[in-house]
Amino acid sequence: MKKRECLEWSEDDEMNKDDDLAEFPLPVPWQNVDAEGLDCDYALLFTKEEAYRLFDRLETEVVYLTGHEARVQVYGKVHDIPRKQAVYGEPGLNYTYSGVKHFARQWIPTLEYIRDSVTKVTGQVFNFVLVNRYKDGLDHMGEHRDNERELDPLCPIASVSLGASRDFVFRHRDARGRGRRRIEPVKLQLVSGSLLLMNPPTNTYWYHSLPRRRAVCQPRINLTFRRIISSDEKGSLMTTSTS
Ligand SMILES: O=C(O)CCC(=O)C(=O)O
Repeated sequence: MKKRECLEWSEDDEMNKDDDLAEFPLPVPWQNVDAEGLDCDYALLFTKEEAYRLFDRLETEVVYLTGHEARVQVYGKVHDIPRKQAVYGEPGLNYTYSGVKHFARQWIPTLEYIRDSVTKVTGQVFNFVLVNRYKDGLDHMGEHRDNERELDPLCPIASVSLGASRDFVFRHRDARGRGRRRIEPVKLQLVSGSLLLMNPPTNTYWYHSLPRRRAVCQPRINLTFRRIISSDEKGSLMTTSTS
């Protein structure tokens, strides 16, 4: 039987990796990732130690969805989501994901702290976060775009990762299906403490996924901060644009 290798998530290893970065203030310089219609920025937002602390706090504080809210329907069949999910944000906001409407729980201080840290380095304001917890490399997220109607199309989606490193793959919409074009996927590794900004128009043209990775035995929490346009705001935007 093939041995299942574990990529242990050890604080010592991670801290050694950080030695050469110690002289830089955080976020460690932004790296731009671009391709046709894809525009992302990647940086380390938190030190490894702080990322550990935040991960531990979220482990005790986050309340994950259960029951029908933790299931999806694919081709008429109902499945458990292959990870745990939670949604937090401003009162009254909701977000429809895979056909299921989720109402936001009220912000908790740890999520507010992370949200405000992202705002500090990006200048962007977010009113909602989707939390995904992957218990190990078997938990995953299928290919999709974050292009729901309620998202502000001008605001980047800010993805913060805590815990195990995971591969993250972008695939161009024209590289799927019949008559597909040859466009190379874009592959990243999201490490603990990192921030990935998916800037517009990335989510129009590119699907993204977090594939299964049997070698990963440690848990990971991902937070995607978003700006949702509430129905009130939509009303006033419509009034403005038509008057
Ligand atoms: O866990 C991740 O990095 C992926 C999250 C994601 O794709 C999403 O929230 O839309």
